[in-house]
Amino acid sequence: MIKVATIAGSDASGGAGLEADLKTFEEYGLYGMAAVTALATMDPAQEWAHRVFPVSGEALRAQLETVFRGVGVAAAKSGMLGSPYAVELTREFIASYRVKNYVLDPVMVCKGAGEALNPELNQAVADKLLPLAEVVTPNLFEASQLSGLPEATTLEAMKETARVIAGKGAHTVFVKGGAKLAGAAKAFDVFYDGNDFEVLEAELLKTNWTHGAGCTTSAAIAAGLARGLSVRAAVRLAKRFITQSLAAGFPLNKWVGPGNPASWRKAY
Ligand code: PXL
Repeated sequence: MIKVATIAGSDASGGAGLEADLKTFEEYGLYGMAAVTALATMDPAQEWAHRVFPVSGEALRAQLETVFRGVGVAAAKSGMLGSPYAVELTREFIASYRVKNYVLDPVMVCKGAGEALNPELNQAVADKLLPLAEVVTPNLFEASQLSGLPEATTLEAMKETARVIAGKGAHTVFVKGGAKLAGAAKAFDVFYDGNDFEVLEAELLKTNWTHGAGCTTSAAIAAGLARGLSVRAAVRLAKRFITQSLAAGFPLNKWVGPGNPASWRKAY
């Protein structure tokens, strides 16, 4: 059995965070593990306002020991970290266990939660984790934060942010969210391997049920790497996986709806 781990927050509503990651790993036929960094909750009495409760450094370290020392992984991803010590512990374990297939999802904001959770934390992610990442998977907002460039409004600008982020140490960069560009006819994303750009595209889905899309995408890339795919192949397959998942999205309530990673099976 191939093992893969996520270092991420729990989304109590089940659509994003480590819940999305574990569902995705399952679809790839892998054994998934999780080190929980924080608990994210959404308040139905407050228009689904998010709260984040970080897990203690002691508890996170103990989980990382379980996963990396106690078992070992073919690949890992990180998502919401939620505290400076979670960034540092992630760096320590990814570096000391020489996890080559490390996917950094630089989660800075949850959909609907508004602004960047914490600019200093984002800087720590850039400084400590980008250089370890085989792939970093920012959306347009996160790519702007990591690159220091304005948020991209064109494909060319997405490429430029990818180039700048690669210059900060990530091996490869996958800038997502081109579906949001004005007048976009397709759901574009940009992959940059340090030399060449590839624009990936899929049909543009008209849906509000996209909760957890970023988590699912980075988990799918980690899963592809764990299965031995090249980064480029893992990214291409992840793009198909998330498109399929979003095509099967559904509402949880009046505020939010996730994709459905299980739609990949097409068995029902
Ligand atoms: O989608 C970003 C995200 C990541 N991780 C956790 C979340 C969310 C958004 O709600 O709750 C745990």
